[in-house]
Amino acid sequence: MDSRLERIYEEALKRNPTQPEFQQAVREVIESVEPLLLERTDYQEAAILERIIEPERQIMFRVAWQDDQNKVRVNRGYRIQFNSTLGPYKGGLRFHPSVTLSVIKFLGFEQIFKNALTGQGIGGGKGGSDFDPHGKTDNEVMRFCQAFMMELSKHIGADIDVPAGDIGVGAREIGYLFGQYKRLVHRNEAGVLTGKRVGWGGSLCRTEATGYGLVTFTKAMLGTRDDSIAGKRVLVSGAGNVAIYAIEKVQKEGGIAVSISDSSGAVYDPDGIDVELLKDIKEVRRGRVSEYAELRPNAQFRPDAKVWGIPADLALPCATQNEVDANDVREMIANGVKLIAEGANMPLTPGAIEIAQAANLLYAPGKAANAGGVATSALEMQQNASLQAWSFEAVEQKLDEIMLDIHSTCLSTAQELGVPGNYLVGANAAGFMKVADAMLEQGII
Ligand code: NDP
Ligand code: 2IT
Repeated sequence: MDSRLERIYEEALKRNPTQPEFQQAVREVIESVEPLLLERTDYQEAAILERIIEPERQIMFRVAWQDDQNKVRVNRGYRIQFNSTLGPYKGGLRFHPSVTLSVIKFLGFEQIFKNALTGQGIGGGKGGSDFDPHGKTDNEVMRFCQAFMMELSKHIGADIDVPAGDIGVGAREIGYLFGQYKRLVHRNEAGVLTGKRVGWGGSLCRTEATGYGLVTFTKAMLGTRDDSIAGKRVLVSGAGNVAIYAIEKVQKEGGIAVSISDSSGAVYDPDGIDVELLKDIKEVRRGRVSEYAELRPNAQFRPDAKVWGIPADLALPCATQNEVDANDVREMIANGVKLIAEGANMPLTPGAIEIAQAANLLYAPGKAANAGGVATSALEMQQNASLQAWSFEAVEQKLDEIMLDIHSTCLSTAQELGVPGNYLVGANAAGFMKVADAMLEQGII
């Protein structure tokens, strides 16, 4: 890394100690936009990099709530309002015991560039809590969401900051959060949250959007090598919102998704994942992937295992950060994988990315490949603002257009920067320039 950039990065390390995920995300962006940063003296003079890595506002708060035994529980809540250059802060809420300030900051940082790539006029933010929804009753989840919103409501609004779902936050949680927000502010402000259920402000195709968008992006990547998804065997990790609808769309495209996983282990189903059964287990019963394996004739469940050792053509990591390391990628390559597209945020470690790129795999980072979710959230905001409800087909068509636009922006930017086919550099540089140019125009703030 150039010495000036190294100094800025060292300063960020000092200012954000013990935040490994955030440091990882910052380093990846700096490294991939290095030539741009060195060439653009206007960015240097305006301290764009120094400003873009410093959140505009960081909110941390206590969430006290009572469980079903009336025991008082205490969790920590977060909302990082990272960058509002392009529009209101926008990004999901994650409820998972692994949530820390570092995790929420890396997610908020990534969100800035992802949201810029969608072309939708949304800034970057992220929030969440170390609350663990697993094993909690609906009433406990409701009480937690109400307590969480008690504080969060002071900081959000349809024109200020618009949260949505992420790990552990789906339509059930968004419902409880929205109900409490409405009660607190005494008005119906539909655009304050996205991922709402259809019928009270939600958009058709938002549930499907991240997984469907990921597969549209994957199809475009394969298209650059005159290839397609039809007939391909596809590894998917995770078993939540993104994984389920990625699998559904792979099947619509004629591919065969052969795996799922969760924090208890991995399932290999050589006959192809039965997506309706998976939806029933995960969306309705909130069960584990081992229950899926028990109900399928040839499926195998391996406790504490990853899916990456299974022979396949394509890999779509859809669970969580750093779930794919360098050895996993080596194993994938040995087993025939030709493409990795990130459904999760930052699922590949830096070492994993290096191996994938050195082997000339098609590799796309999450901020491009999984942008369909937040893009469709922005379409939900548009519907809310205009009191409209578009058809599934209309939303899906816009989603496809946005994903293909992001795909071609990544490729054209990579080409201009002299690294043709490098989606990582293309996505980071295109997203960065869009925000940086607008920051220059908005002055030193
Ligand atoms: P869900 O909560 O619906 O599903 C998450 C899945 O990943 C579950 O199967 C979960 O298993 C597994 N998982 C989560 N954390 C861990 C962990 N620490 N170790 C092992 N497995 C884990 O979340 P989503 O599907 O919404 O999110 C998945 C990924 O996609 C995340 O990285 C998220 O940031 C990203 N994303 C989500 C978008 C959205 O619109 N929802 C948009 C763009 C990206 P278990 O239940 O056992 O914890
Ligand atoms: O990581 C993400 O882009 C999301 N979790 C979706 C955010 C959103 O506002 O829809």
